[in-house]
Amino acid sequence: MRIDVKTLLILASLPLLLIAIALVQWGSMGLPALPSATSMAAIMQPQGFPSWLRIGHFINALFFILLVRSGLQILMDHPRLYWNVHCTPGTEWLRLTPVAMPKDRMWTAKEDARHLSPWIGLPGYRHTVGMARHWHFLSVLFWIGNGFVYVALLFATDAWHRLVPTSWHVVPDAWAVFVHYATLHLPQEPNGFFHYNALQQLSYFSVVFILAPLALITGPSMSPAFTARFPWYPRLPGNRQIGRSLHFLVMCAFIAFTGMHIAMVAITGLTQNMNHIVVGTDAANTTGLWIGAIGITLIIGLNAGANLLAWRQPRLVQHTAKLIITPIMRLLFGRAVPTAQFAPPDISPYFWVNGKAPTCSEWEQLEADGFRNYRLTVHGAVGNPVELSLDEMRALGLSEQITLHHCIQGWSGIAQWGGLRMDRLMALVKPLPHATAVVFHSFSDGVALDRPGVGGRYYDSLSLRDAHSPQTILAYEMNGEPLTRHHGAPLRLRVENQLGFKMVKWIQSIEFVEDISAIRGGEGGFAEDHEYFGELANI
Ligand SMILES: Nc1nc2c(c(=O)[nH]1)N[C@H]1C(S)=C(S)[C@@H](COP(=O)(O)O)O[C@H]1N2
Ligand SMILES: [Mo]
Repeated sequence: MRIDVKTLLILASLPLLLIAIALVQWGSMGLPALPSATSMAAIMQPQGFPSWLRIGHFINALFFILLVRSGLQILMDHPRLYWNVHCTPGTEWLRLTPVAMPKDRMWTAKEDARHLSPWIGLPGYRHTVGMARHWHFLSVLFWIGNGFVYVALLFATDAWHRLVPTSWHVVPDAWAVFVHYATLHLPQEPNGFFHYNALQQLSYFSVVFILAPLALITGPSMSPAFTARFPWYPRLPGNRQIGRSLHFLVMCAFIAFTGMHIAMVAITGLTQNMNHIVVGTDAANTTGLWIGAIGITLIIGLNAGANLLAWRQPRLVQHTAKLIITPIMRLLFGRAVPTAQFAPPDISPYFWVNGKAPTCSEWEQLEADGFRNYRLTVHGAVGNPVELSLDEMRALGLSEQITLHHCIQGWSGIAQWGGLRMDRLMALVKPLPHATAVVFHSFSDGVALDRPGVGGRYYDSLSLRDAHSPQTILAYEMNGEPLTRHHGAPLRLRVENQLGFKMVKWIQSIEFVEDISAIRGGEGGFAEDHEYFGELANI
């Protein structure tokens, strides 16, 4: 584990500064006056918590916890956070793995992946980024949906008056409350059933109207389809890795808020506060506590159920996600044509490697001969099956692009790729009208982490639409040189609106098919078959 001291200081400086000022103020001038309870009661406020708000609060808690737990597991698949887009090992500001980076041997991104204890991570326990993503995306739909209903009802009723400050006076009032808390004094609290104190109001307001939108807008800065179509988007925060780091820091802020929120609920009258938010009364009885305890048990049970489903019924979770999330991703990003291009100075000094180079004698022989005898076989549902040598591919025309690679694990890197555009190849081989997908078969064996012995050759597939995309190329060059052994020699796929696992390296043959479910495990690729990845990888 390692955190960059400078970043830590910057992150900690604002809260520490505020606490220091509060201490000085208290020491020199004493505690500031708070708005009196009677003046607060005089302000007309909607009273209590309507049922939609209490239910929304519960739903929010459930999906928020699922989001955090699955998000943390996704983070641990590449347990490093950077401010730079190249992800050069050693430049991370936060490293959540004891492994610095072995210098004496190849260290792939997959080997770098960690998993969390299932008490924290969803699913945790073993390498499961595919499953964690399914839970993350399923949860986020409900979390956002619930959030929109909540905000709509807030403004459709008078409930917004409690949450939205309407006078700048809230700032000095909130500061006065803060000076009390920061110097460990408990101010006289208004009854939260009728009125929040100013700091409470400001914090709730910020969580709903600043933090939640920040979580929403930092997410898509990691989507290959979205950022390849709208290159300006990740540039808003700076780059993709800044977006990813901010997404994480927003979660930290949420957790800090939740911790303080729970502490304050407990300190300022747990029994009554629980009645407020659970049953909607201001009574002093224990009904809210009991029903609240049942609600919390339910949340824990549902979380445990999510873990169990992920481990025992991964295919069911994968297919449910495919049913619900895939159409939404297709709707949002399916037609986004990738166009993002970078300049030569942007090229990454280091480019992470994934996957295992082929060990079959066929490929080793080809490599030994400098791939002179390599022939790409293109077959299946095509009018004109072909076999092409590298020279024949070169004769069909070189296309070059400098693009950003997005690995599902979280790392990225910029490189220049040169090769044959897939649409040129398709013009040559003429896919038959009933062909729906194109499959790329590799010489190398796939690695299903934590599923030793499972496998066979790596492969993946594309829809014909993605295959036709102008930035889908069969690359034989990287940064102006022939592909190296680790990056997929002699031929690999680049498809810039998808995540890295779709980009098969060490391509042996290309097959056009009518029905992808008839190929191998039937899910569309090795990672989809064995690691339950979603087959549409544009987020
Ligand atoms: N044959 C094969 N191709 C593969 C993989 C693999 O394991 N085997 N890994 C994929 C993944 S997960 C990524 S992120 C990219 C990485 O490409 P790079 O090693 O050139 O960075 O290759 C993809 N292509
Ligand atoms: Mo990847």
